[in-house]
Amino acid sequence: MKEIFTRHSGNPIITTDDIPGGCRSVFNPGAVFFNGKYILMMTVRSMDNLPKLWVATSCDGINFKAEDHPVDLPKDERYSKYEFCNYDPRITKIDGEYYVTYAISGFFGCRIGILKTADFQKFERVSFVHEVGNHNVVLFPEKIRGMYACLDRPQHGSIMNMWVSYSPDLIHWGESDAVIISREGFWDGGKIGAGIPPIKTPKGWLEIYHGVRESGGSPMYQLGCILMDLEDPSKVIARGRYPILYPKETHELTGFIPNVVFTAGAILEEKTGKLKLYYGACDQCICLATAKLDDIIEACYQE
Ligand code: BMA
Repeated sequence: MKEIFTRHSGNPIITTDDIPGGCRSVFNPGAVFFNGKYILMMTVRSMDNLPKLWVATSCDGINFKAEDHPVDLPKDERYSKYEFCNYDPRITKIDGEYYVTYAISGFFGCRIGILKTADFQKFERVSFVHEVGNHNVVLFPEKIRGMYACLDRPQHGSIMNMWVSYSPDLIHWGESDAVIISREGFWDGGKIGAGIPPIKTPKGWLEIYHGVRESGGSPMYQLGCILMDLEDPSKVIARGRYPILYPKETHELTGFIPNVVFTAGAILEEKTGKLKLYYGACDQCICLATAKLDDIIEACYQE
């Protein structure tokens, strides 16, 4: 299959050298175009090994300047026991407001927090999604059948697939339904999870997700694409057979965790119809690759 993504020649675009004060690694950012600027919310693993959320800003989507401190998460007595490792932020604009879903691991296991922000400086707590045992949660950019909707990834033992859930208020979630399951023997034959916020297209909701399979005794993370029905995302319209991005460059093959390309954010350039995909490589650094939206849609139909 012809490669549809063009990697930026200056990859990685963000490394540990770009984080004031230094860090162990910087990876898996959410992305949004806000007030004429490209914003990334990154995962920064500090020297003590704990990942934190960290904002960086750019005028061109390539050269980013990181803030000089991590995101100051809202302090809330009731929830502080969960705040330990914070990572994989995903940003979704809904009705003109910006929401961030992110993973929180601690003594209780992994669960997902939702934040809201008006400026990417101050963040307020909205809620937590589900109980522990859920991961890779990303909000749809608009309500579906009158409800907020998210893709999520409940874990039942070793079974980890992509689901959709609904909420009237972003607090109470339910009506969950499976969307896609892992394909035995394929590149996405192990666990799978949502990546970027779904993009509305005339063909359906486009989602770029990650799939994992064992490779030489350790997991390999690759990216693929699906189209979901606009009214009922549990109905999959098309699912590409091949990964659309897989570890290939040296920094995608070796790093903090080898053989990982993992995305949590992308920005669609409306004028050119091109998608800027931001992705973490090996939980170590941040890269950029670009593809035509139409080519990604076409890749969904390759069987
Ligand atoms: C997943 C997440 C990501 C990470 C990936 C590969 O479970 O925790 O943050 O990039 O593993 O290590």
